[in-house]
Amino acid sequence: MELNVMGQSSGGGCSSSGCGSTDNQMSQLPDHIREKVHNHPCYSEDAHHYFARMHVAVAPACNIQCHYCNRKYDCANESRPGVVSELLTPDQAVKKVKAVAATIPQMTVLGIAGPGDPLANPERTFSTFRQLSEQAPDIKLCVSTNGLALPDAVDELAKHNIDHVTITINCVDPEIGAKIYPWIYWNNKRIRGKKAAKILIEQQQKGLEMLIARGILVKVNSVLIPGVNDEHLKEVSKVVKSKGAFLHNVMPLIAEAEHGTFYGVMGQRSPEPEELQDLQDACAGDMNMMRHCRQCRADAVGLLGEDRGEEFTMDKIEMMDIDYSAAMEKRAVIHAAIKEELEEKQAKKARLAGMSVPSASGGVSTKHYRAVLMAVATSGGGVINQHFGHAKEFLVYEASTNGVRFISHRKVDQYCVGNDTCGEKESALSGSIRALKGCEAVLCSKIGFEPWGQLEEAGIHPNGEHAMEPIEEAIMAVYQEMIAAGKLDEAPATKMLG
Ligand code: CLF
Ligand code: SF4
Repeated sequence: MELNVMGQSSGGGCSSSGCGSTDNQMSQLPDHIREKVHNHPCYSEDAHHYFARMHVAVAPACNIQCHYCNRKYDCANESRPGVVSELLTPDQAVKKVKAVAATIPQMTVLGIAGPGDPLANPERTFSTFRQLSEQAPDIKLCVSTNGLALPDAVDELAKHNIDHVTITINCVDPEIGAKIYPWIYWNNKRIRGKKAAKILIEQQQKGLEMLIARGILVKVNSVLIPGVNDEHLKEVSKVVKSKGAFLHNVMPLIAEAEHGTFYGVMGQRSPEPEELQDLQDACAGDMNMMRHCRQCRADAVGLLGEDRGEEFTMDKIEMMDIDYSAAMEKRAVIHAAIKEELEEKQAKKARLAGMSVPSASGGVSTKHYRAVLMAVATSGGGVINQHFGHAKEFLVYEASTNGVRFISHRKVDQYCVGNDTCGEKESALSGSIRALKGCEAVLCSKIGFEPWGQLEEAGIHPNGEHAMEPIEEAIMAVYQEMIAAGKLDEAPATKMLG
């Protein structure tokens, strides 16, 4: 069995916060693993500020039914509901990938994640991978699956140098599985209930073990379904960690009646952000958690959280003249520069983790203070570089005497694009204030007078003083200012978060 890198590193450093492969963990990883994750935006939280991914929608069919999925919509394993704009043939997909890679050199990973299950469409999926591994060898290949057909596909995945596989595992107990999956299609038959769930679980576990045995990094995605598998996911985390999975990504169920899914129509609720965070924290004791997932569409393009798909429709791509050899040279130079910047930032973060908070008398404090949540507006690069009113999402971090850790992202409507006369601005601002619930400060490059006042009234302190500074450093600086100003109560160590 391959070295369980997460198990190895979970005892110390940033891993105690359980927030994905971050700076300290990265430095503890063996070189060959670090090489695999350093520029993968999903497998490394740090990398997601710099590197982009893209998905090609080549896989329409699925071999199971999940209660949170409607076939008209993207696969909920890896994407938020929303129709795929264009279903592509493998040849079209290859063209599109090369066009995107030449235009967005930061795009390092190509994933196939739907709109159905990639391994239920093996010819289309593997034809795409085969062509790309030959024609664009500088792009990492990634796939996401429900796992039913995985054991039969492992050899083929290994053959194409696919180093990253995501399996969506929502349960390891068929009783619970029967409440999530009404049926599977197996050996040319539709099988229902507990029997179906048992087969699916066995295939997922077998596939996981086979991938680990071949040294392929496995991320496990789980959809948190309140009242169905919420408590059970801690067990799932334990099981997949014990088998050597690299990362666990617990994602919130998206269930809206208008999506026409079983859960949506039946009124199954989605989890609150606090429930998600509590479960992620509970699982983090056993396993490293991904917290920066954006539940992307099956045809997403760009940094996580942004979607540039509109720039790369097939009609536009047909007009492009791509010299991929030249593009690869340019990409290599840019990747090397980003790598250097990222390593510098990680070294700084590591120093920051050892930073002490000041005491009232100016010396070093041995006291513990309560943790504080702060939101950040960023458009990438790991720095505070976005105007409050331009943000479509805020990243939420927790500062404590243990350091700074990433918690989650919160989506908002852009305040600055709203129409004043229709009250859109006002409603976007109140939406942002609601989304930032629990945060005590919001750090951005600039902010207008109007939102400033309303945020302050809501107890969220706006701060534009750290524009262009690295996120973690700026947050620690604000936290230290809060302590120095006597704004934080001392907390018993046992009550500390983080
Ligand atoms: Fe795509 Fe998934 Fe590969 Fe990433 S996404 S196939 S591992 S390249 Fe990433 Fe998107 Fe979350 Fe998926 S943010 S939904 S975890
Ligand atoms: Fe839908 Fe994906 Fe589940 Fe298939 S595996 S039913 S496409 S969510």
